[in-house]
Amino acid sequence: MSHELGRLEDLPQDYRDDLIKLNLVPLWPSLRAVLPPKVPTRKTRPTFWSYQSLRPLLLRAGELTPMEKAERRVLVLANPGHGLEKMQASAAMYLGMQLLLPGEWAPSHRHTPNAVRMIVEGEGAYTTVDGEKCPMHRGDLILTPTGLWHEHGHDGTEPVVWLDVLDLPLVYYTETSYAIEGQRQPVKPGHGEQAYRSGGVMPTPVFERSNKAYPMLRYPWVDARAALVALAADRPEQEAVQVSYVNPETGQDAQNILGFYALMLRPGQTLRLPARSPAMVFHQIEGRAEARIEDSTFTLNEADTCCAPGYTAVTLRNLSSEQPAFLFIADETPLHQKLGVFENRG
Ligand code: 1HN
Repeated sequence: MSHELGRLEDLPQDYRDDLIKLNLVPLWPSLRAVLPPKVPTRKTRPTFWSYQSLRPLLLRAGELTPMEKAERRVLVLANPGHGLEKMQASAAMYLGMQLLLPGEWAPSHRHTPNAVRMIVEGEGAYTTVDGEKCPMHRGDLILTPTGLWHEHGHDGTEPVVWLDVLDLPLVYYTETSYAIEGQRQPVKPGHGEQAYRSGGVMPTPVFERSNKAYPMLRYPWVDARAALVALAADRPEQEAVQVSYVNPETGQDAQNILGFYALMLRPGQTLRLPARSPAMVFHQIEGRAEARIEDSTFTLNEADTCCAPGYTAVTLRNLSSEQPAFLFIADETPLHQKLGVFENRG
């Protein structure tokens, strides 16, 4: 069925000129490009970002560009397959390393793209999301869902760095990306991470469940890590030791577009992740691992980040035979499921 179709050059020039004048385009010369056989065309390339290499450049940005001139001081982890200027890690994911120096403040705003922060280094910074003050510690995941006010502050003494993951490329593509500037937020009492501290029980004052779309904004690493360690001990026969970051009220994905997970590789373990349609991002929280993605093999030291295109199996290997390795994963699964295009090809 996949026989050759007519080319643009096969058409007489006067006919092509007439089409252009009327904003018309013949489909058949481009049909195979937009509907390739069996496997989609992916601009997303396996790409690796070394934290050790980017860190001095990020700290230099701290000297070169004051907060007033940056608002958010970020070096974007851009996938060359998309073109660096597009600031995309994959079709739907944006990644950036953000630096906040002691005493600095990143002003309050809210916007349509969803963001999360994965804290990479430093103590003393916090982000206030919808009035909830969320302290930042290594490995914590903090949500900034669509439409919620957020600002960052830093009362500590050392630089703080975190990885931002946003669905900005998708929201921008759909022509729905915008922001509103705001005032400093008053801090309200109460922390979702305390209310939902224990799996299986949740707060129901006078039998009422929370009606918040995002009841939990901060997922402390100590809790996610403890859950992984307990899972590994409880299920020695289970190959993948993995947890998902979910909305504790609904059990659904924590955010609408991107999915977030933490994975533990046992000492010496090799784990093959199936070829699924969503692109994936890996960030090393603890230990050392190797990621094999198509023809690339990346060594992930602590705080390193890499990405894999969709429809691609990824093999992860813990490079230590003594210590577990812990990775944070972000992917496009909720988006693919909502669009009805999600596939797991094994
Ligand atoms: C944003 O709001 C933050 O609030 C970081 O820290 C990175 C990249 C694009 C658009 C908005 C932040 C962002 C962003």
